[in-house]
Amino acid sequence: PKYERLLLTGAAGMLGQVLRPAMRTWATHLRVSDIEPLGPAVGNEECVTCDLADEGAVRVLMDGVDGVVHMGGISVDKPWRTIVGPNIEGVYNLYESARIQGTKRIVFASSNHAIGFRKRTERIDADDPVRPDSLYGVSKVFGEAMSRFYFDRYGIESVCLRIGSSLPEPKDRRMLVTYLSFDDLITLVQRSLFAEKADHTIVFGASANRDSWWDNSKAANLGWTPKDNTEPFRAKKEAEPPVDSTKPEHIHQGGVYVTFGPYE
Ligand code: NAI
Ligand code: 15L
Repeated sequence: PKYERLLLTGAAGMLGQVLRPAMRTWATHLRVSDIEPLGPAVGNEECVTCDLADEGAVRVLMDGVDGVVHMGGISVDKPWRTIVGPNIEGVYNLYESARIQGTKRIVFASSNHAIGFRKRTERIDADDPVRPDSLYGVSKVFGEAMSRFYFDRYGIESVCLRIGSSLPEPKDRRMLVTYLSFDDLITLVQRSLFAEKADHTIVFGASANRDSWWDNSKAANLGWTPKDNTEPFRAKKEAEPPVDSTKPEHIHQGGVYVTFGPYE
């Protein structure tokens, strides 16, 4: 597909700021959106402040949009009442607007926390059953289900990115496995938008790290090959004090998320 108008949600967030300059070159118009300030429009950008939980506002936000990179929402575990607006209502508002609008493809920022209660001894692919590790993880499973339904029922293509840990550098030993470099994130999003055929694809977003819990063979249609890896960070991380490997947060792929809550 070629895009006339791409939308980037969550453009004020960490990954939105990484993707925004690259995305300017991928479409005639780039609409960037967040609930937080976006700064001035650059080049071919249009800036739209919008609460994803506001159905009418999302309808307007999606006007004329043929492709979406959906990074917006609550990005860590929180009480349910905080998550439900952006991550549940917001995802419905986005997909329903896409249907009305005729949007062709959506790249949805899912998360490894959709499967975070998997043990680190397991190696899984996109067809293995989900095991959310938190209410946040449950909200990402919801987004994956919404995108699956809108493909099966209406033919709107989606690529769900089960992002590992995308940040400037790995913060702990777990992230030696889950780290996704910003450069690899950009190529993953690019392939997700431009691969000939997306249908409904789930892809694990990690760089070419030495160790992996995730098999991306079911996402071969994307033609994505990560280039970076965590070897440059290994010595420093492995020199840190050892962790108690019998604790739930060290047994499971989702790490400390398996320990969050209850909130009420
Ligand atoms: P972030 O928290 O920096 O960015 C999320 C953005 O969404 C923020 O700018 C926030 O203002 C916006 N947002 C929150 N509620 C909103 C609402 N009601 N309406 C409109 N915008 C709203 O998070 P980050 O790290 O940039 O992540 C981007 C996406 O990727 C998130 O969906 C996150 O769940 C997902 N992800 C990120 C990972 C990472 O390692 N950075 C790992 C796995 C998933
Ligand atoms: C996520 O989903 C979060 O957005 C991010 O803040 C990290 O905690 C990441 O997962 C991770 O699992 O390391």
